Amino acid sequence: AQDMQQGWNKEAVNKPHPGLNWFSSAKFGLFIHWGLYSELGGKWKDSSYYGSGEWIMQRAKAPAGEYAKVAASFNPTGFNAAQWAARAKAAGIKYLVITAKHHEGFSMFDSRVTDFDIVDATPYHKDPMKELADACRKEGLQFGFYYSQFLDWHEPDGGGNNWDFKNRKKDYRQYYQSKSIPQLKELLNNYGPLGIIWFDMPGGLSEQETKQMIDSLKAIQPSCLFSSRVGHGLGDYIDFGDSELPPTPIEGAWESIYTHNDSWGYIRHDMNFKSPAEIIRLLSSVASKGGNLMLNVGPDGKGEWPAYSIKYLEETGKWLQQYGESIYGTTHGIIPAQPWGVTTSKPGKVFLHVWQLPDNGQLRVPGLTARINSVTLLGTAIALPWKQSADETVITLPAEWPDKRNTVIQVEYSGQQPDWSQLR
Ligand code: H79
Repeated sequence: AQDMQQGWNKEAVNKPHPGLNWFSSAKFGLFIHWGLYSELGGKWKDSSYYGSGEWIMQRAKAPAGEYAKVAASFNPTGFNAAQWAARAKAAGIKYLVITAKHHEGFSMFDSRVTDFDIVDATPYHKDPMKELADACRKEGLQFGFYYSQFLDWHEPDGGGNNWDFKNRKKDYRQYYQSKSIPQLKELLNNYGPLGIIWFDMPGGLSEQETKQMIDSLKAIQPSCLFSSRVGHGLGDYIDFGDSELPPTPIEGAWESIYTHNDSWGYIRHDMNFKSPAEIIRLLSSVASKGGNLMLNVGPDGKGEWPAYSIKYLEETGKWLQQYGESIYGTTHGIIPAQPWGVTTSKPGKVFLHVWQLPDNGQLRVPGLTARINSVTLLGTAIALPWKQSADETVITLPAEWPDKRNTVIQVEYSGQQPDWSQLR
């Protein structure tokens, strides 16, 4: 539709920012989509929907008044902030971003701007965001809010709802002034220091107006990062499209976001969860290109996480306990992606993430021309024999392979080593 033509915004100012210190070494974030759509779980009346559960109101063309009634049965008695934060921590996650308001227009926090919020409109009557913000900080995690600043299918003057509010004017400044900006200020004022405001789907404002909005918000918390979908290239770091990974390493701060199954919001009939091996390899792939992975979980209307999300994140965390050194604080791999896997780097070190074992037990690594000092299985004292020649290094792998999903070999070197782009 007309409203959405501005689409993604993958540009960012790429200026120094205090928040980029934690962001750049964090590498692994947790996205949580939670709203009224979580109570619906992909079902509206007699129809079931697959994928993008958070879009169900739009896909079912539900009238705003009728959709709003879902709030009366939204009672997440299973929500447990300490447990959510502890799960994230144990999974090796460093930051958490949760939907404060998605396109459906419902506020998952206590807002004075509207009664269409979790405290006023549901039998729960409490603010889960306050508890979650505190629990995350207790665990040492950065905490942030997703906020859909333009689309709002509940408000006649918000963006996007053209199946219900047909006659609204095409000037969205009123919406920004009366809801988005006041709510963003509430989030920045009432929930302690935020790591990120994760804007989505820009629209309706000029570059000048977007700058003004950003300035008025940055005045409250200067060290909070704004995602690139704030629009007009004015974000602090780059977000690629949903479930999109750049083909080659990218300089600067950026993030790729992925669903765990095939939806952001909870879908009761979606069991297509990425396995621990897939998550671990995805995380390594994103890190090998220099970015952060923010993986999504969609809790249900009771506040319970899907069992597979709990289990698979826990297993990912165990892998990170052993191999985290090859992920956190790394930069993109100096060796380009190989048939056997990917690489990440630290000064004087390259980490070989091996997913595919060569039949003959000989791992071929092209382009390592610096002086190699040691080759070990990461997290162990086990040294591996290697033979370095002008165009490749051949490493002899042990007969016993620790982890078929991804075992990391650490190569320590000294002296000059060309980067991947010079190796092409
Ligand atoms: O919150 C998640 C998405 O709901 C949101 N961004 C992530 C983080 C998002 N907003 N807009 N879009 C994604 C792009 C819109 C895609 C659409 Fe469709 C294609 C809208 C209609 C067709 C996918 C399929 C969503 C509904 C049907």
